[in-house]
Amino acid sequence: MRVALGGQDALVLVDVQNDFCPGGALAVPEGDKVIPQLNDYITRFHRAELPIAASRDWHPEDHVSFEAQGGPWPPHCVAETEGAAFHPSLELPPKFTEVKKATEADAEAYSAFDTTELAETLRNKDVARLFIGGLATDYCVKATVLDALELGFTAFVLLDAIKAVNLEDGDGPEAIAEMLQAGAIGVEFQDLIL
Ligand code: VGL
Ligand code: ZN
Repeated sequence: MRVALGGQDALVLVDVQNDFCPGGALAVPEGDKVIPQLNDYITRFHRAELPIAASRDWHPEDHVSFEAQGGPWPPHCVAETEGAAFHPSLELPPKFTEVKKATEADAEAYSAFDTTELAETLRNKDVARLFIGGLATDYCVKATVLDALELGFTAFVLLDAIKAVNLEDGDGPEAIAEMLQAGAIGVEFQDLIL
């Protein structure tokens, strides 16, 4: 499907952090493969002077989602650590909206909108349509896309710039189906017209 970018569009980069890439504490298989694609999207949105937002998973050391607290995950994206840093190959623009999530020890937050200012910030910029990619398809990307729709944004999911954890076989494709079923629109870079 062809999509012409316009003035109410924004790019949302979900959790492109060291710990979710190969070598990281919670590596998503081929997680780093989203980066060259996302860099193309960043260039396109930046050139069109459209807003770009980037979320980071940003946990305290004793976060409820970590195994030691009974959660499902090994420790990852601990605030201020190298693992929580944006992947160095991600070419972030000089100015972007940054949000940190799941910063409270006792609450999980997969969505970039959960307990952040993201929705308000985007609405203040008159944004209506979001182009969402990053990591991981079956957790934070899915939660962010579903929340975006719930909040009244049009949500495009960047099918060539997401990768899944796939704890269970098929989690990735199922998450994509769920997003599309909820009203998200699947796009790839070559679909963008500008
Ligand atoms: C994520 C698992 C745990 C994600 C965050 O960004 O998809 N997954 N925390
Ligand atoms: Zn996390």
